[in-house]
Amino acid sequence: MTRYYTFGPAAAAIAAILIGAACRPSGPRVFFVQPQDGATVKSPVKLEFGAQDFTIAAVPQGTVTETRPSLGHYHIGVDADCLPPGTAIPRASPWVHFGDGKNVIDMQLPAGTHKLSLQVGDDLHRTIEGLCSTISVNVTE
Ligand SMILES: [Cu+2]
Repeated sequence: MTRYYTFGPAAAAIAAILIGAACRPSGPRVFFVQPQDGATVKSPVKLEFGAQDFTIAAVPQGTVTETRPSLGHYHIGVDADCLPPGTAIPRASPWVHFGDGKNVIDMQLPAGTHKLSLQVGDDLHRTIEGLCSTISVNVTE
């Protein structure tokens, strides 16, 4: 008598589940909702940011001397790389702070290829580990 074992499909299903779990981004992260990485766009370029498992909030009014935990705001660096964790994000070009808690901007960019780094900073505008994302866009006139 011949018996047929069907471990193949079951093993494949288990492998798919394991691979899915391993690839799913875990923990807080930030990302561009638009534009997509590598997109060809016209200036002004509408940028929109998103965050997962992290709270985006406006910086409190007045003098801020300490930061609130697990909370921050967006920054965009034009033609800039992500900064190392704990770095004070410069309050000058090429960095733009969204201290009001906003997640959109229509940004004027010259024609050409530009690298855009979305970097979260805390209430003291210091970078937070793992909360940065970089894309590249091609701006046409
Ligand atoms: Cu800031």
